[in-house]
Amino acid sequence: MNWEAFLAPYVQVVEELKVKLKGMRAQFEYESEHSPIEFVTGRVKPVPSILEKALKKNIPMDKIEKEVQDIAGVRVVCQFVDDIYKIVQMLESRNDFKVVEVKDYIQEKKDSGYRSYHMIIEYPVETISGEKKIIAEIQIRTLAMNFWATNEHSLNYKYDGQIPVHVKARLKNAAEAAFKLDEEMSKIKDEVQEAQRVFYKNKSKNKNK
Ligand code: 0O2
Repeated sequence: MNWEAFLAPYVQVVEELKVKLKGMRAQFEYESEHSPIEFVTGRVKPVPSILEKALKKNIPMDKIEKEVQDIAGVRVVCQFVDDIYKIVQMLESRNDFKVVEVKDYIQEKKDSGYRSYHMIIEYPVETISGEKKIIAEIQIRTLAMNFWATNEHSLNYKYDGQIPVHVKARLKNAAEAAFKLDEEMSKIKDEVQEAQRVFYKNKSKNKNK
């Protein structure tokens, strides 16, 4: 398998999606509106992780392209839970890619305590031999969900997927605390957003001076 050639369109998809999502964020800022997007990251899954996932899920090499759906992955991090659904709506109405599946791990959290909204998309990318449709995953989550998931991911790595029971229990508590934080912040969302609108307005006024 020539991995470099195989992954090239995935690299392009991640870069294009990052530009587009960051563009949305900038547009909200120009219009002095609260941006539902706090930040955007993206990565192409490293080859050993692709192979590990394929092995774990019994996916043969010729089905990797179709069945390992997060080879191209971008993450949109928001301030509030409502922002997640606003982004979902905006992404669903776009014409430059097709949403093929959604997984709402916010309404139905995973056993680990993981919460996030996943969107599997089919993204047409132009290659030198024509258009190629690439499957990519967009994860949309709040800052609090991201904090939890990043820490849990590190612990999974440290313990090679076998997090000790007492640490797992703490993580579950932490996941609930993070969710509570999101709920509490949602209650003062209007005040926070108003403050941010004033901040952006002043920032752009000073820039134009
Ligand atoms: P990485 O290192 O982020 O690439 P599954 O069979 O449930 O593991 P599936 O069916 O491919 O995964 O899809 P799913 O559930 O949408 O999960 C894909 C990605 O979501 C994971 O990729 C993680 O990024 C994230 N994720 C899902 N569950 C958890 C969780 O319990 N904790 C954390 N921290 N992240 C999670 P990878 O390949 O696992 O990891």
